[in-house]
Amino acid sequence: MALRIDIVTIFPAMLHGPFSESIIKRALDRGLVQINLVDLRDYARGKHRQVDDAPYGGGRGMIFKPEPLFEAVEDLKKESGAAAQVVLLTPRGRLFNQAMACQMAQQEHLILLCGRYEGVDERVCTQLVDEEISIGDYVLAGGELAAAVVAEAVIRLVPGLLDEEALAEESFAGSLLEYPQYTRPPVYRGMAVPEILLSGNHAEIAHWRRRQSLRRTFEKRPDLLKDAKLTPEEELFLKQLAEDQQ
Ligand code: 6GU
Repeated sequence: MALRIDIVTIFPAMLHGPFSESIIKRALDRGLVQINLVDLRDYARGKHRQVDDAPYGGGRGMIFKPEPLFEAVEDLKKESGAAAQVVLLTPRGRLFNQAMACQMAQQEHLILLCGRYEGVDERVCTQLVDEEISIGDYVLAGGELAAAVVAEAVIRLVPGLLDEEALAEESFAGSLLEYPQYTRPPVYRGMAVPEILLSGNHAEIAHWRRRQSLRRTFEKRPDLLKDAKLTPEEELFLKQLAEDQQ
């Protein structure tokens, strides 16, 4: 069954671009996912269709009111009839990662709520939302671009879209950074492609690539190494890298 992703926002037009190109478009065209951009204002009441209000207790900015968000989510859940995972995109959420993308790709129905302004009424966070997610330690004006990031990470994992072997390889490489890649020409402005890649020796190439991944991860993202599944030989290689540094 196709994955349904509803994105609730006051700026649906911000998300037209990312979903009309490339891999997401392919997934949509092939019926593997269904993306529904929901205008929060459609669920706002009154002449002014107000979605936000001043914070109780005073302070700067405006807060999303609870009623439109509750009613939107209830409506969307009723529409799909499937168990939905409700996610609020907010800089105070849990840091998004590949494991979370994999978990979300298994769902039937995702509802992504884009926060804006100074925040969202806390009753939404505690009673309506299953999980608060942030895409990094910086502040965006709203959750829309974060929702696009999460949606793309999830959609490319939906079964039937990408080459299964490529995904399996990605998963095997685990948390390590990518090894360097080259294509023709073999020498460009005096810069040569590493000899081993032209050797045709697939076992040696695989070994070289794995070591390049380990070296890069050690240098740029040593924090990722704690989650890596390594052979004793690879552990030794890392130990040597650490010793060479001293
Ligand atoms: Cl999900 N929202 C906003 N407003 N800023 C962010 C974010 C989300 N993730 C990182 N920064």
